[in-house]
Amino acid sequence: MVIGQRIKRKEDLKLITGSGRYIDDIEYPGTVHLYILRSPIAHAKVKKIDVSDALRVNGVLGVITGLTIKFENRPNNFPMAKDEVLYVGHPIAAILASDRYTAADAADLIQFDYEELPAVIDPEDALKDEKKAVEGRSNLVYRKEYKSGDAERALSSSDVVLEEKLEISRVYPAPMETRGLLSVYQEGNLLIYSSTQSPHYMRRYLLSVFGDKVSDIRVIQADVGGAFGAKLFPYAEELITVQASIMYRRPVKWIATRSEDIKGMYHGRGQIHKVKFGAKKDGTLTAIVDDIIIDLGAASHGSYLADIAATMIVGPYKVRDVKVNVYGVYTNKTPLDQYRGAGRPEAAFVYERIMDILADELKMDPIDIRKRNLITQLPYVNPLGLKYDSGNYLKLLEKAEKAYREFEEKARELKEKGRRVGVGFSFYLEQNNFGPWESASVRVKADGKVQVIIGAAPHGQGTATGIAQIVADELGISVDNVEVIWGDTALIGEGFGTYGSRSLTLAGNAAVLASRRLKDKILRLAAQFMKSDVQELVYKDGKVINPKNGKEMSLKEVANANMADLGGIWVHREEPGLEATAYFGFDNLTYPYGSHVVMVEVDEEGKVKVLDYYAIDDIGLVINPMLAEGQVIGGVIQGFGETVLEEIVYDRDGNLLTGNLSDYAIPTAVEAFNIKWEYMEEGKSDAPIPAKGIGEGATIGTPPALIRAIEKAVGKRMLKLPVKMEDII
Ligand code: MCN
Repeated sequence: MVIGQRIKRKEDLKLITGSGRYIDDIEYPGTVHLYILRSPIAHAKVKKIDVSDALRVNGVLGVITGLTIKFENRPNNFPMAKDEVLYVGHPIAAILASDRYTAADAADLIQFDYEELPAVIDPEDALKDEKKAVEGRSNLVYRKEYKSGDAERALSSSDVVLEEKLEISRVYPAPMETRGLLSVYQEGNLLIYSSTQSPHYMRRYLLSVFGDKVSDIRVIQADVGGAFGAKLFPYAEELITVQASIMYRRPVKWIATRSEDIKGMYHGRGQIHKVKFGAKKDGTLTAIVDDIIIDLGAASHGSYLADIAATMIVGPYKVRDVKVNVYGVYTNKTPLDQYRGAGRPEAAFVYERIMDILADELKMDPIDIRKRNLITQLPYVNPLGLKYDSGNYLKLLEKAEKAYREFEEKARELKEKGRRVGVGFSFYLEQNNFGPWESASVRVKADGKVQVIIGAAPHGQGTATGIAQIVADELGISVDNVEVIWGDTALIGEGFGTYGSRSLTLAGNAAVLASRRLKDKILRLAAQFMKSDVQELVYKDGKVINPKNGKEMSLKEVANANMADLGGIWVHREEPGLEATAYFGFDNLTYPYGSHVVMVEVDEEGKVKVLDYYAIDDIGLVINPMLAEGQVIGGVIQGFGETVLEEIVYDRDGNLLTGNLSDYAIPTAVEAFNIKWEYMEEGKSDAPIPAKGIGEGATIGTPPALIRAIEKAVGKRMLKLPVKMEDII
């Protein structure tokens, strides 16, 4: 059995030996480069875009302006400003030239005349609707109410009622590789190389836009240098690049510079929660009333993130009287979309702040108040209809409590020595395996090795290794003889991709089902070659065995017998292909859970140093603890960034003040710290591989634990992410 073992990532050799091929490494003869001129102003009427000087530059092939495409949940002027610019960074013109520097220089010659309009920046101002972010439209573009029980009445009979405004700032997903696309127009077909999380999804949406202009579109995912949720949904630049390659019948490459990426990549988070909550004297949470304002920027697409936060607002706690109002507003900012965790970190920030604030008000121990409210019977349908599936929340909480008590003891000793230290704790609920399904094909090659093709599209997680472990065990072969490939729409018919911590579970289970079908097929074929009855044969450890006469055939022998006799006639009855495809999905999302404990020290400058960190998760069956741990470590460090460093800041006029990586701080090796991770395997699903996802959990559990630790070190209530140095001193 290799499931459960810490096997090294099969994907890494190529990457660490410099053989990775990211978009910018892919060269196509005759490629021209696209540069996008972007709006320097947050909101304006377009008066004139004069490209005549740019067109005269040697090496410039053409300039595209005013391209608009009707696209769900995007306002007019998508993907390019035609009559109105809506945010700093909004594409205005695309310049096509022999190289990117010529294209960028020519962009400087484009005359862009505009009439400035008032910019809507603050989401609470946007809600007042006095100034419009998109001319002629209400700023309130999304509104939803979630309700269960009678929250107002429950509040009025509570012993304590509190009200806070909690803010989660906008962040930039900051992958190491910026976005990019190479679109090759070939004889009526398109070949796309993309830094995407979902080649199949990209193919589907490109077909919906350009399907009448080309006969087919093949999308290949190049190696991807990180995505974090932000390379899933369509982007303006992708449509512009493809349009350019069709118009000019050339391979067109577009690669974002870092400062373009910060303006152009969908920002994450951006929620305000005005939350009112009540409790009894013994700490029982009685009601939550939450008004969520989500700062959608210049497109309403991201509103689903507030729905996720709303329906998860009770987290792992038993409260039943709940009311959540969601207000999605347009602002003159970069459009908003998912960032690792996508709505669940926002919810956890709220329910865990509620727990800590109540503990302080009621002078209770933070663990005791959580225990009092924790759901103990699973499955459990939460008041807003989500079905939490399996696990033992209390058992996990008690394991984390041990770490908490130890950290508290250490902190007490350090505080006695005059150091400003604090300990924080969080318990969180994750929701993952967003579907609907995923695909996998398993085939035996002539060398007897097995190839697995998945519709998921990993990009750094190591999922291919996890799936190889699953298939190796199912087929009883060495993991070295299983190769997992993905990321090409020509390899497998349909798929969804990698997002929502789903790939291992959904593609892994699809691969198990496909492997089982393949084994049946292998037995049927071997029966012919071994001149046996199929019922007499057994499949074991990569071999077909006839226990009656001791004869056996290896996978390699079956594969070769199957392909022998080139030029002969077909004498076999069984269809030859040693390949099977299967699809797998759940009829409910899965709900892993976990807990984080952290001890920090703050210095007189307001810097936060993590002294100790403990995390525990229950994701059902852990396929490869090293890969899962890697996800936790990366997620904790990202959560640290979100809690103390990262914030997208606009000024009152909508100028982006954090437009490069000197002004927008992300954690580096200098800020990183050791993390101890443990796991529990009680929350299994009923799938053949009873695993749940781990790709996002740590980004949910980290901010509430960390902000609490800082709050305890500083002795001041903290209500906003990130906590800035000036909030600490
Ligand atoms: N795993 C395991 N046992 C389980 C579940 C998972 O051993 N029970 C392992 C898998 O084999 C895989 C990893 O953990 O190596 C994550 O698997 P999974 O939880 O299925 O998540 P996905 O592969 O679907 O990854 C998506 C998730 C998301 S949604 C974001 S955002 C994110 C993340 O992964 N973006 C990342 N992690 C990232 N890591 C990197 N390096 N880069 C990103 O852009």
